[in-house]
Amino acid sequence: MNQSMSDTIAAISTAKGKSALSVIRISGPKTFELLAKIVKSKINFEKLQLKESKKVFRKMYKANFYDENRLIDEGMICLFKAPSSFTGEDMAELYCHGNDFIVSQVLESILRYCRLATKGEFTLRAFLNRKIDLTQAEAIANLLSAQTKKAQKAALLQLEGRLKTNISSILSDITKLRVIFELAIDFVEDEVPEFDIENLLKDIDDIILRLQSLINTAHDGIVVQNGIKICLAGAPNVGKSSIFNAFLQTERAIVTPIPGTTRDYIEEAFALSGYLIRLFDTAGIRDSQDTVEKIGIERSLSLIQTADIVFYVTTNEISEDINNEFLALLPPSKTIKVINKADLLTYEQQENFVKQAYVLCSAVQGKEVDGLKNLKEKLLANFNNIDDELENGVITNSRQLSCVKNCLDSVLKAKEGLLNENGIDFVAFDIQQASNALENIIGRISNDDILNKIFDNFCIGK
Ligand SMILES: Nc1nc2c(ncn2[C@@H]2O[C@H](COP(=O)(O)OP(=O)(O)OP(=O)(O)O)[C@@H](O)[C@H]2O)c(=O)[nH]1
Ligand SMILES: [Mg+2]
Repeated sequence: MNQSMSDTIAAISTAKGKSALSVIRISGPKTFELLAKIVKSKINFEKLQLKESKKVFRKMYKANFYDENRLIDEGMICLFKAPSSFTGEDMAELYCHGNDFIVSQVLESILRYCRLATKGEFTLRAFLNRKIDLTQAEAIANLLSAQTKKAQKAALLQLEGRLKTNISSILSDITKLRVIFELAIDFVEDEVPEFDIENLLKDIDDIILRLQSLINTAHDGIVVQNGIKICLAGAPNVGKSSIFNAFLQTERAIVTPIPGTTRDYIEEAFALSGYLIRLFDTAGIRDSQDTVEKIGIERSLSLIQTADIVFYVTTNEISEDINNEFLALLPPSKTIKVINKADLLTYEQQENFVKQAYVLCSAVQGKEVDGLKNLKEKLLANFNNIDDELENGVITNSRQLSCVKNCLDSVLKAKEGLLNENGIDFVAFDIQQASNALENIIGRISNDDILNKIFDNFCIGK
């Protein structure tokens, strides 16, 4: 952000290495003037500056790229006229042969007349020129890193502006209140207009509900983006590592009949029904004097705290008392009770466990039977509503979440102030704070620190 935003910038936008094509992007006021110096094509770039012929824009042209008078490559070019471009400025994309040696020469030749873009600078300019808001800029970063269909869908819907629309609509209701209270401040004390308190409270409650439901969906939105962190926990030898391997369909973790086989935790990621799952196998928890095992158990306990979901794994051999002791340690809202080695149980025993809300599981049953079927279904049932939530626009990162929470805090304060007749100035101040918090999400108010943080996650050329 130290560099000037009025400079013309250029960068290679495709990955390094041998490929069919590489793309160089240029953006800024001197784009066409610069192209006149390094490109030979049927387009007359010099004339473009004067005569803004629409005909040449957003079309592909054959072009030869030169450094001074030396031909470097033969490729194609596409031009965009401000404001109808990604950045909102004059822009060009140059398509070269995908050879780093050649592309870097074309870039070098361009950089005689402009500077190299910083990380994410094209997207930052799109934001500063109001082509996209901050949630859409974040969606582009999410799309670039999406590994699963759900993450891709969430990013595309956010890019389309679902979250922005959701936020803007709450913001417009807050603005209506803001106008009422701020106008009232301008009146002299004995002339303050009568408020319809009941109606105002109703409007405030409605905003509170909408903010709360946005906060409630945040967990799902963040999970879709970062993956669902699942921790396998339980006593030694119940088959945690076997379940871990069965999910991955490979013998990744060591499995033996000796209790205490797993010492340190292991993490592996895989996709399940379009979700990214980050599965952790942990050391079985028991009273142990072994120094190494003790450290492993401490790690298991701390992973349980940070997991989105805990699979509490047990078997018929473990007593009810021990199960209850374990379950008392685990957060009930995120714990799924799993009875493993179901293949060794009678039908009656299975029924009995199902009645106690255990999910039947067998890590050793083959693919045909799929011993994990029930467990997968139970897990995915937690995310049944995600598709609808994504359509409505959900929060997908902690920055957005903290802004919505700040907004809710201020609206709650305003409501309290109104009920306690604290004075219009105070209520107006809280409503203004609430409005600021939401404006932060979409970037109507932003500071350099936040922008640096967001755009630093991009690569150069994006
Ligand atoms: N019959 C049957 N045996 C199983 C099943 N799952 C695991 N086992 C056996 O149970 C034993 C212990 O399995 P592990 O996966 O190592 O158990 P663990 O919970 O990871 O044990 P620790 O790492 O010691 O905490 C092994 O001999 C497995 O083959 C199952 O579903 N059915
Ligand atoms: Mg193990």
